[in-house]
Amino acid sequence: MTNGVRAVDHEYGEHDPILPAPVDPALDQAPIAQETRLAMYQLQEEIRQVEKELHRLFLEGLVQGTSHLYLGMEATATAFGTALRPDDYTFATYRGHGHTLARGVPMKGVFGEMLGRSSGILGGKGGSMHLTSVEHGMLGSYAIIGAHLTIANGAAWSAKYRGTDQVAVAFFGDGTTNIGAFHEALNFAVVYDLPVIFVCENNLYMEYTAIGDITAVPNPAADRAAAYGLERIIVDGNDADAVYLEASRAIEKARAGGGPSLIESLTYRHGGHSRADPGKYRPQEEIDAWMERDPIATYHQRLLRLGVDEGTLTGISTDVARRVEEAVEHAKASPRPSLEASHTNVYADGGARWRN
Ligand SMILES: Cc1ncc(C[n+]2csc(CCOP(=O)(O)OP(=O)(O)O)c2C)c(N)n1
Ligand SMILES: [Mg+2]
Repeated sequence: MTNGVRAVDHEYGEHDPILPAPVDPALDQAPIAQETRLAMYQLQEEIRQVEKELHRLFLEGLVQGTSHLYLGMEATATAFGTALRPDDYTFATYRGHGHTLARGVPMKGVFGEMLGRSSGILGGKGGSMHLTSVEHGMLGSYAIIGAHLTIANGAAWSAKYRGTDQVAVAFFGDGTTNIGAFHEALNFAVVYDLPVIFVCENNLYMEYTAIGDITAVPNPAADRAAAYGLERIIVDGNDADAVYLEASRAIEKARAGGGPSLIESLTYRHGGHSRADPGKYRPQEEIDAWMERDPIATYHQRLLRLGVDEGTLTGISTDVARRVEEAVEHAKASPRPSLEASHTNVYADGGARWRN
């Protein structure tokens, strides 16, 4: 693939553009039902439109604090969200709005949370980097790099201990592969044969640093897999079908007692690391090439080739836009959390509700 990450062979801060691989034409024939594909188109549109709207609300001053958008990376969370069962577990990073929506968490609850309203999924007390919904199996968004990989092991271990065939999926970035918790979690998961899937969303950058500048191997996750006796898996993270096939394979393996998988999903963010970052450290040619290989545009073209008419796809986008607007209005009309609410969900009130 042309978009592997190089090891350091240049001055820090400059690098040649890393270009995306072309779409694999064989994926048109992948054994994925048409209704699953339409559902994945819709989910990618939902994530895209919610993220764009959140950006707009931030500029209006209605979303406070920073947040890390998932624009351009929608295919990975979409494909996993579609392949998972409702009782499975997801662990995401601070870039977790898409992963939350992909578990079926309603938009109203997400917008409410992002606007700090009592209608939010955490009553407006968590905000962007903490989106969690236990009832949807969304066991949290984590801002501490790598920490949630070990927690995902715990959830997977619990499923194994209880004899259910649930699986846990932990999403993380390329930069996270250079922190100790990544290696500890992989080793532990293999030793205890846990039903956990580690998904490295390699968007080529950790904050403002090109991953190749600070990593010993070209593919930060896949090239480490052998160290833990795992298969080397790299997938086109800008193609929902490609991710769906690998996700389904890993989930099936984990459910059947086959243990963990490590998947490196190659993708790219449309914007900077967080709201404050214009992303100027990336070569323009690289940005242009990845925008061209945008996951939704890629999927739109596939669906047209497979005989879906343009009107159906426009209808899906229009319906999503209407639901986004309704959810935003709902959030804006919702009250801020009460002062008393600051005393709930802390240890002082028992703090044990999450255990159930
Ligand atoms: C333990 C820890 N160290 C450092 C940071 C600061 N930090 C926040 S985001 C980030 C970059 C992570 O990059 P990557 O894993 O590639 O994820 P991406 O943002 O690209 O999705 C860092 C180093 C942190 N949050 N936690
Ligand atoms: Mg990254």
